[in-house]
Amino acid sequence: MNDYQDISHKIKNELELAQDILIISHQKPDGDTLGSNLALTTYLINQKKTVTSFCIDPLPETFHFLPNSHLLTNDHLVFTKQYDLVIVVDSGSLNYAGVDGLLNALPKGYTLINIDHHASNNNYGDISLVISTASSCTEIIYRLFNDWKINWTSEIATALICGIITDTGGFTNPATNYRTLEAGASLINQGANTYQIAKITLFNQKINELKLWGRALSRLNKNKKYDLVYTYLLEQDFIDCETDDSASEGIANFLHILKEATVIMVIKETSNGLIKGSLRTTADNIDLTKIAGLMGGGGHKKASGFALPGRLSYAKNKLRII
Ligand SMILES: [Mn+2]
Repeated sequence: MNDYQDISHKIKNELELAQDILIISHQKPDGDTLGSNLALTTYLINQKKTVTSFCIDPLPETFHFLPNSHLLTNDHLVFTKQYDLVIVVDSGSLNYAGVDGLLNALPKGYTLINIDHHASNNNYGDISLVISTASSCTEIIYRLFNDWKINWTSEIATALICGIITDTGGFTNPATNYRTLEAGASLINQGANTYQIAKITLFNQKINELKLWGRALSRLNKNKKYDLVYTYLLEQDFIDCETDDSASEGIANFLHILKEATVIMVIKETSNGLIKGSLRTTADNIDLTKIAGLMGGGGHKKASGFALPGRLSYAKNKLRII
């Protein structure tokens, strides 16, 4: 990333020149895309800019504590207005963000900026800042803010550390590096409350969600040939446990505690007829984006996923997609 300084300057210039700015988080928003969006939103409001903060899906209740979270809208009408600048955060593609169609309808004349850490990012946009070694998109935005010597507030620090904590599982996953910890230390110094945010975002499981996890854990299976440990969840499991799709999202990350696997895969049926797979590894010589890519997916080298139409069938110790 030797042109980082150049891109950082370009983004700063664009932000200074723009008045009306649209910031977009990816669909099914997580702490990183929301933290990135609302840190930028809060910073730009402080700079007296007019900011529209958008996500195609509604804000999950967990993230109501984020600064300016009440400004986040999923109203498609925001795409009928004119903006000087559109910034997409934490999204490998516009399709992943869920806004490719909506952006086509937006009045032209805006500059599109793409800030992301997904290795599969296709560098869309007029200005693209993709750092795949960053633990999170918020870590990249921290780096920009730090270089620009912004006026820090505890709100901005809170939004950024939320993304770092959620994307690294509390500073523990393999994407966590010295820059992540530097950012964390500095953000705590600026007033972010790490323990409170970890409690709200990571230690928040409900009983029925853990019952669902129990089903997944009871079906752990090892494929010796690929040194792969996998498990699965059927649509009926979600119905029985009275939970939705989102309840299973932390299982793959949780399975990092497992000693006996190089690759972890959690595969589940969704209510809209898809099979979704989450892949994880801690091995340096495995690029999971290649495996997920074979099935039309993407993500990071050590954490990726895919979605296919189909149903699961488990018989004679074998899991099949039918
Ligand atoms: Mn992220």
